[in-house]
Amino acid sequence: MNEMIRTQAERAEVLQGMGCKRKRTEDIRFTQGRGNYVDDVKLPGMLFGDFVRSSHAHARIKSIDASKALALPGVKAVLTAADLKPLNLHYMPTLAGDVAAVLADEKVLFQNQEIAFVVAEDRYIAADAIELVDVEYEALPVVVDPFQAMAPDAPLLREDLKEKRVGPHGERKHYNHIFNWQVGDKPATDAVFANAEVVTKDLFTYHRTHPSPLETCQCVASMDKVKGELTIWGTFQAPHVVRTVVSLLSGIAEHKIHVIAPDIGGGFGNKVGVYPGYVCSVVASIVLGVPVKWVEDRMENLSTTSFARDYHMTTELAATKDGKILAMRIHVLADHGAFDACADPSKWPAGFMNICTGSYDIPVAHLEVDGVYTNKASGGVAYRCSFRVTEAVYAIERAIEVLAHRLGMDSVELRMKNFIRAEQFPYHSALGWEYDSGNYHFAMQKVMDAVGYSALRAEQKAIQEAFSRGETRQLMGVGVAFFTEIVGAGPSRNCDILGVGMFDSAEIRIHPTGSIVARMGTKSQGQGHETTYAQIIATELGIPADDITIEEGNTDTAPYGLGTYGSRSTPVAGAATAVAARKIRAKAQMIAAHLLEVSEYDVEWDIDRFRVKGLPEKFKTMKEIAWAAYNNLPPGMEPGLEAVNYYDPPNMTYPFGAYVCVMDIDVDTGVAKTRRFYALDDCGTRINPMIIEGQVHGGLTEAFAVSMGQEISYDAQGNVMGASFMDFFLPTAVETPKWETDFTVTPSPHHPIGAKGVGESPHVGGVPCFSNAVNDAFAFLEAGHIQMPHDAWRLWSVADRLGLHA
Ligand code: PCD
Repeated sequence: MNEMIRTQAERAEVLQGMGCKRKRTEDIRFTQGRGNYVDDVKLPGMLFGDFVRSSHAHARIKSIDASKALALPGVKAVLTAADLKPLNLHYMPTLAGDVAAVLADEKVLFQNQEIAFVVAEDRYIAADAIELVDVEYEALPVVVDPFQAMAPDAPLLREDLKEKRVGPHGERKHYNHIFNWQVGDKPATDAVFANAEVVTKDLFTYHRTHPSPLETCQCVASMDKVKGELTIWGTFQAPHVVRTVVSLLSGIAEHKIHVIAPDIGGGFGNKVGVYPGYVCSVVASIVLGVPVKWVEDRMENLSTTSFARDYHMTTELAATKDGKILAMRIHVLADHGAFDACADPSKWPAGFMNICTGSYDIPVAHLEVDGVYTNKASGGVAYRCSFRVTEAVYAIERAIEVLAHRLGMDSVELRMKNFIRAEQFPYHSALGWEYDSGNYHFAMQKVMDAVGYSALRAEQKAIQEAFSRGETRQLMGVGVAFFTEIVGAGPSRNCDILGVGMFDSAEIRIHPTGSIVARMGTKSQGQGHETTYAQIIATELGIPADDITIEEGNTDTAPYGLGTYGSRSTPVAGAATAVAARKIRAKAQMIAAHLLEVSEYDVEWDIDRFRVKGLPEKFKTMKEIAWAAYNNLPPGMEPGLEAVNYYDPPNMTYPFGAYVCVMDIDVDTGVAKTRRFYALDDCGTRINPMIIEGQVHGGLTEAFAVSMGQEISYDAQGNVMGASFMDFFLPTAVETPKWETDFTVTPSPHHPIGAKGVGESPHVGGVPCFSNAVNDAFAFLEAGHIQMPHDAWRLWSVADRLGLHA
């Protein structure tokens, strides 16, 4: 069509830029079985590694005899801590400043801990061989209850740290203590509590769970001894960081290491850390001179790599009789397992738990967190959560409900009374954050109207009365949750990983014909980055998204970035993308002026072109400008059209949302049915509404899983329960409720396109919403706080405890 006669709207539509429900380009290969995952990497001569794992939760290793395994045809090597010690690789540093055993050195500290790495010609031989390795143990007493970890006579877990009185985050109170972290004004908070009219105090336990992506953790390590180069394909959410860590650990120069994260089948935080499987595969490839593949099985994934939560939060609120919250006080006992391998920015031992004042204007607060060691797997990853924000939101949203019940007040009214008001933004919280923007009252009201809140409460009252008269065995719960997330780590002044500031990057290159290749330091695991980054560039540069290829995950080609977790890709790399595009546009403006023979101040941007001000028929499209960048430039200008930006955000972004869940619970079976779930999310400027909806569906489904059944628990001997999908609840379409979604748009004032993250929000808001629904159903029976997960037998037990089965 003639370039001149198309309307602006028509030209904008062709671009498929921001705000458009563009279909996911990556799905073309995913839906046709053409994805390229780590397990698709098959190299000549490749060997397979597998672990001998501890059957004990705590034991001394008296001996390891690998002779029978080594005699099995096809077995090439068996590595133990003794082999790694001379290389100083039997322990590796963790992101939290601790060390973690790569292969158990003299002692095992949790069930299924890695003891030896068997390398064989194929997976089956390796699996047979691990059965032939004889490990002799001397069992030691086990600590599974974090409340027992610091008892005076508790068994000593970390013998390697016995003499260390001071850890990376200060003094240790006990040999099983990791750190004590305090934020806020304790004297001022205590003073308010001492005089408050109403005080609530509850222990809210956020149980241990696991991200359980469908694709487990895996890698292929290939050392080319001739070139002295190491290539690692792996399920890495942060490939650049992996390269830096491998270089620091191995002494191999960083430019001789190639880290490639190909397609990833879900991450959810599980693929942030560095695991023994990666280290052992690299060592084995260096020793044997051939590629070595390691692929976790499901039980290994669930029981050894990266658990989440395990926070025991004693939460107090002080308020007036009419519901004005005056202060908050929380003590958290954090169970970190055998090693402190939490994936948090270095300076934050409990992540962003200090966002726990939530969406409310609470004048003073104090938070104290004690981390302890137990005989459990290590990890503490942000499973669909920005570094402990889901724990924080759970604590405040349960506390609000408890306080409302105590005051005999509706919990929405209590929220409305205490919300941070729109005019208070940017808002400084008592625990040190600056919330960028929000409009909480409006969002909450929109949801109340949409679900017909007062009618729901009236119905609930009628059901409660019928229940009391014995006319029904169903209880009805109305769960409300309002959350504020904190995503986009982060300003490098307070966020780093192993000393590398948490910026992110984008590099955009326009080819002569006007098509684009762009690369980012982040790494999609299913979020749809190939689709959405292209939409940002399309809008900023006026080139159709279909003409833009997005690449991530190859450290040789992509600029350095800190990766994808904590919903940081949009807030950080998304900003870098917009800024890099704007650099290109500034150069394009000069080229356009040159082509149009006017001053650069006389041209203006118009969707996909620069036009002469006042003369819209005189213009040059971006495609024409791209061509000129390679052959007809203003005198003295360097050819080409490309730019790179490393973006260090001035602040985090604070998405928020209001959720309501309507649930029916059968007291005789304990079965809970979600009748309705309504989720309103505000993530600022929306890049792709369809992808956002998908993110919300996924996050809510995981919230449903975690709150209603998913759990990694341990018996008294430290045997891990729930290490397979027989016991670990992973909802399918059959169990999953239907989601209703909604939104408001409150742009971030400091982000170049006003966008905030969204990937984790639904999980963060969803868990308290489900739990509040369950608790709300039982509240009129004075049940007290009911701990998660809310599976049928536990809900049946609550009914039983309340005497409802008599
Ligand atoms: N968006 C839009 N707009 C806005 C925002 C956003 O559109 N405003 C979109 C984007 O573009 C993308 C998505 O959405 O695509 C997301 O984003 P974000 O929020 O930024 O985020 P990212 O960073 O990208 O991502 C991350 C997240 C996380 S964190 C998680 S867990 C999860 C989520 O993401 N994971 C996952 N989601 C998902 N999905 C899938 N499919 N898969 C996965 O794996 Mo962590 O920390 O790691 O725990």
